[in-house]
Amino acid sequence: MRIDVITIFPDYFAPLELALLGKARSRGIVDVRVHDLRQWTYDVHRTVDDAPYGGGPGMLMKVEPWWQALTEVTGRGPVPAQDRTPETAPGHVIVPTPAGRVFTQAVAEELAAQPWLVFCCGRYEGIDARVAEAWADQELSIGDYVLSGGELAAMVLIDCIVRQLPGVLGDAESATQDSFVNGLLDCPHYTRPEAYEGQKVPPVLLSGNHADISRWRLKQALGRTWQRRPDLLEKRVLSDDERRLLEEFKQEMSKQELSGA
Ligand code: JB8
Repeated sequence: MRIDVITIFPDYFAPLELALLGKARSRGIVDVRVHDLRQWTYDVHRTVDDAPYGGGPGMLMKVEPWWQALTEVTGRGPVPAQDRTPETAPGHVIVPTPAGRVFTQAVAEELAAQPWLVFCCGRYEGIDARVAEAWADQELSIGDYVLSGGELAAMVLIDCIVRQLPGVLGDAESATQDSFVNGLLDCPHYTRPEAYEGQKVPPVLLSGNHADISRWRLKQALGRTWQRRPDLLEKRVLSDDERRLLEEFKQEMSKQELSGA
């Protein structure tokens, strides 16, 4: 996969060299190129911002540097959304913004199938709307909160998308994402020692009974999802077995409350 990033703060992308992402790059699974938007400014002050039409506080990013940058980085002109084909598409252009469609694991899976992504990172109050209108395939939000710019949002998107690419995760790491992919929160996990500061590892995990361990894990995943993210349970159909396990979880919880635990 090819990824281009356009930003006025290329240094925000230093962590792309590290850990899983760094390894994906050095293995040639992903080719990431970060571009400084100011390369496409031609005045002495290298201006990228201006005041919004209609008034109001703050500044916006000007359209011209973005247009020039996208033309050069993608090697093409803008293509109206209805005319895009795999031949004409100038990469898949993504603009992070709190006003975008909300990014989820399902969106990450869709984007991981694209051969070429281009991220446009805004600052100030955002980018002149004509940039997204002419160039963006999607505007994406990473959640209902506001960052100071699109760079950290782009890093989140890139991390999540790249770890989906074949060959990036080993078997052990692949297994860890099954939990979210199956629509439930992950169960709690423990490693040695068996007891620490009076806190014990749940005995079933030491039993060696793999059927019991699987049932316990599924029960914990269902129970946690019910407690912390009931919205996820509403979206997911439970099997009869899962329904029974969740009922057991609720009963065990109310027993613990009665006993004062
Ligand atoms: C200026 O919160 B965000 C986000 C915030 C932003 C910009 C882009 C994204 C640009 N502020 O995801």
